[in-house]
Amino acid sequence: MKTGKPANSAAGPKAVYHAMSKAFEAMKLGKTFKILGDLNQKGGIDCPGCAWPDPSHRSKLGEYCENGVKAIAEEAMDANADAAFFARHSIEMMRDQTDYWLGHQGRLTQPMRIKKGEAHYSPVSWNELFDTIASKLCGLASPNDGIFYTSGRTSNEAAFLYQLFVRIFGTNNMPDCSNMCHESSGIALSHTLGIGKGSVKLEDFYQSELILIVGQNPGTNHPRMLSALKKAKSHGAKIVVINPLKEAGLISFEDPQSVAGMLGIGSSIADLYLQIRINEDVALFQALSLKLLELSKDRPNIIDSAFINEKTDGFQAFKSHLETQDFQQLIERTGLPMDQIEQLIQLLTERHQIIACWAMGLTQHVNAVDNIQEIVNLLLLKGSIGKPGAGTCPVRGHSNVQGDRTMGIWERPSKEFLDSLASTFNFEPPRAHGVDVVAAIQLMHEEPGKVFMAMGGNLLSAAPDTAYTKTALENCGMTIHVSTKLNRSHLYPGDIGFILPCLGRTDIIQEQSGIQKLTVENSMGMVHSTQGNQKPRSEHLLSEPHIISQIASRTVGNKIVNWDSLIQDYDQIRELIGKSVKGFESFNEKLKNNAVFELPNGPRKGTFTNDIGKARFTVNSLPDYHLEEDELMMMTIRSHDQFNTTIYGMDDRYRGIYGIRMVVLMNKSDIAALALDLQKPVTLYNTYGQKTRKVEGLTIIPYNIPRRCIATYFPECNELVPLQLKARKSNTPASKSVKVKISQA
Ligand SMILES: Nc1nc2c(c(=O)[nH]1)N[C@H]1C(S)=C(S)[C@@H](COP(=O)(O)OP(=O)(O)OC[C@H]3O[C@@H](n4cnc5c(=O)[nH]c(N)nc54)[C@H](O)[C@@H]3O)O[C@H]1N2
Ligand SMILES: Nc1nc2c(c(=O)[nH]1)N[C@H]1C(S)=C(S)[C@@H](COP(=O)(O)OP(=O)(O)OC[C@H]3O[C@@H](n4cnc5c(=O)[nH]c(N)nc54)[C@H](O)[C@@H]3O)O[C@H]1N2
Ligand SMILES: [Mo]
Repeated sequence: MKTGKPANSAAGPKAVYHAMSKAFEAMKLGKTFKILGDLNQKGGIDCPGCAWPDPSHRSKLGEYCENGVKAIAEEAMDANADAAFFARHSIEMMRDQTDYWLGHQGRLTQPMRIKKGEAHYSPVSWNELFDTIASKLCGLASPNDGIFYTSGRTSNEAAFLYQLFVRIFGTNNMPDCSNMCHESSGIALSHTLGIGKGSVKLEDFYQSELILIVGQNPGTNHPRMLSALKKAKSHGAKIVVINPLKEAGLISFEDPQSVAGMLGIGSSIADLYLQIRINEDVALFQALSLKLLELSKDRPNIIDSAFINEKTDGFQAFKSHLETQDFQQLIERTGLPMDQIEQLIQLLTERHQIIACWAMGLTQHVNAVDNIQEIVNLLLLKGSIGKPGAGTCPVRGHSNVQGDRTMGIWERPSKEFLDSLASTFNFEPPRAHGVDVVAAIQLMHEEPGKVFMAMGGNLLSAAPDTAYTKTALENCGMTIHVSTKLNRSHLYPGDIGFILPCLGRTDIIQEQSGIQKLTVENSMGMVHSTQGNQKPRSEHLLSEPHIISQIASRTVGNKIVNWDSLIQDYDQIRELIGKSVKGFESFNEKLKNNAVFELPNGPRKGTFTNDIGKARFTVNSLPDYHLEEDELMMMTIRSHDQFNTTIYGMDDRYRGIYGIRMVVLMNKSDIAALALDLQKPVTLYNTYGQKTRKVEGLTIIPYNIPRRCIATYFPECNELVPLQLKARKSNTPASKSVKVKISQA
C-alpha cells in the first residue's frame, strides 16, 4: 500500500499510459488495436463502459477514454476461465479470493453446472442446461416464484426478448441494476416532468451558460464527459461542482486529444467547487431557490415568471413552503462557506440556460427522490427546461441501462406498455407489479425454492447487506447466471446453479442469416448499433438473445412468439420492437448507414408528459437524520480502477491511493478527535434494526472530506448497508448515507 497527494487534474499522458498498459497486459497487440480502432466509431463497438453519448463527429485518433480501454481489456482479455479452471478451483477456494482475482481468471467459455453439496462446477451441454431450466420453470407453483434480474449491459434486442419471455411466462418480477442506480431519478423526473430520462442532448452543453455537476465523478466514471465540459467552457459556460470530495477530473482536464493535454497542461473545469456535507443537497437547493425568490422581488427577471405561469403547477405551495425555511440554517447544514453560496447565487441570477448533471451522489440516499425534485424546482424557477442549453442530465451508468428500461425491463411497467405488448402479441401480460432488487432479495431469503435468473451483473456484490444476500441466493431452488466473466454471485448457487457463458460487446455474433448487429440507447436517448469484431474464443458461446430464445421456446413454447425463427436474423427482433415500443417504428430503416436516431422526449421540447401535462413544483421536507456523538456518515464510492463490482486494479490514482481497497477516507480533525492510530486497522460497524453489521481490517487515510463524513469503496463495504435502508418511493439502497461507528483494537 502507498498513499500520495490526490491529483488536481485528470486524463493526459498518464491516463494514456495506464490505459495502454492494462490493455497490453491483458491482450495481444493486434487484437488491442483492432478493437480500439472500432470502439465508439459509427457502426463499430459501443463501449461496454458508461452510457455517455458519442459526439456527432468521432475522433479517428480514438473516441474512448482510459476506463473504456480498461473495460475492453476486462472483456476481451486473452485468458479463459474454462472447464479445466473450474476443475482446479472449488467454489470454497474461490470464495476466499478477491474480486480482482476472480475477474482476472479470464472469460467464461463453457456452460457449467453445480449441484448442492458439490465442490466444483462441471461442464454441461447447452441442451441439457436449457431442458433443466425449462422444466424447473414449468414446475413452479406460480410464475411469481421466478425472479429475472437484468444488468445494464444487455442490448435492446436481448432486453426486449427477455421481458417478453418473462411476461408470457407470467410475471413482472424483473428487478434490475437501475433499482440500485438511477431509479430515484426516474421516479422524480416522471412525476415532475413526465419522462424518467434526462432532457438534454450533447449539443445543449455547448449552448449552456451554467452547468451544475452534483454528486458525480466524471473523471473516473464518465471521462468523455470532460471533453464536453471543456468545450462547453470554451463556449462560455460556467461550471459549478457540488461534491463532498475534490475530484481531480472536476478540477482540471488534460485533454488527450490535444497537444497541450498530452504535455500535461490541463484546462480548468470547475469555476466554483462546493465541498458539501454528505446528503445536504436538499438544504442547499432549497436555500438557493429561497434566495432567488427573495431577490426576484426587486429584480423580477431573475426567475422566469412567464414559464412558471404557463408551463408549471404547484408554484404557490412550493413558494409558501420555502418561505417557512430559514436561509441561514439551511446553509449551516451544508457546511459551506457563505462567500461560495453568494458566488453561486450570483451565477444563478445572471444566467438563464442552466443544465444540472447528477449521478449516484444524489440517487442513493433515503431522500434521493427529494434531492432530484429540488434540482427540478430550481430549474423550473429559472425556466431552464425545454429550451436549448438547459435541462436535466442524470448521467447514466451502464452502457445500455437506459435502453433496457425503454425495452420494458421494469418491475412496474406502465399500463400503456403492457397494453401495447398485449395487442402486438395477442396475449394477456401480468398486470400486478413485480419485485425490485430489495424486495427480490427479501423474497428469496424468506421463501426458499425460488428460481433466480440474472441476465448479466453480479447481484451479490452489487446489493446491500452482503451476508443476507448470500443466504438469499443460496436459498434458491435454482440460480442461473448469463455472464461473460466469473464473479462472486456464481459462488453462492442455489440447489442447482448454472453459469451460461455469453458473447460480449467485442465478439462477432454469427447466426443463420449471417453476422448480427445489436443496438443500445445512450444516456441522452440516442439509439445506435453496436457490432463486435472478435472471433468467439469458444464454440460454446452464445449471444444473449440466442440464450433467451432457447429458454423461452422450451418454457412457453413457440405459439405466441416463434423464438426459434426470430434468432436467425435479429432484424426480425427489431421488427417486433418497432411494433410494440414507441419511437422504434421502422427500426431497421432508421439504422441504415449506421445512423443514430433520437427517441421521443417531451420535456426536451418543453412539453410535459406527466398526468397533468404541466411541470410540477414539489414540496420536499429536509432530511431529518441525526448523527450521534460517535457516529459518522459513510458514502460508498467507486475507485478509479473498477467498473462496479469488477475490479480492474488496486489503485485509485486520482485520490493518491495505491495497492489497497480496504480504506476509510476521513477528515484529519475527526481522526484526532477520535484518537485513532493511523498505523492500526479499524472496524466500521452499525446496528440498524437490532442487527450488528461490521467490516474489519480497514486502513484510515486522512483526506480532504467534510467533518463527520467518511468514504469507503463499493463493494467492500456493502456489508454495512442494511437492506431496509432505502430511498422513499424508489427503493434504491441508500448506499451513500449509512451511519457507522468506528473502533480500533
Ligand atoms: N470507470 C467506471 N465507470 C463507471 C462505473 C464504474 O464503476 N467505473 N460505474 C457506472 C455506473 S453503473 C454508474 S451508476 C456511474 C456512477 O458514477 P458516479 O455517480 O460518479 O459514481 P460514484 O463513485 O458512486 O460517485 C458518486 C460521487 O458522488 C459524490 N457524493 C456522494 N454522496 C454525495 C452527496 O450526498 N451529495 C453530493 N453532492 N455528492 C455526493 C461522491 O463524492 C462521488 O464523487 O458510473 C458508471 N461508469
Ligand atoms: N454500496 C454500493 N452499492 C452499489 C453502488 C454503490 O455506489 N454503492 N452502485 C450501484 C449501481 S449504480 C449499480 S448499476 C449496481 C451494479 O450492479 P450489476 O450491474 O449487477 O453489477 P456489475 O458489477 O456491473 O456486473 C458485472 C458482471 O456482469 C457480467 N457481464 C459483463 N458484461 C456482460 C455482458 O455483456 N453480458 C452479460 N450477460 N454479462 C456481462 C460479468 O459477469 C460481470 O462480472 O451496483 C449498485 N451497488
Ligand atoms: Mo449504476
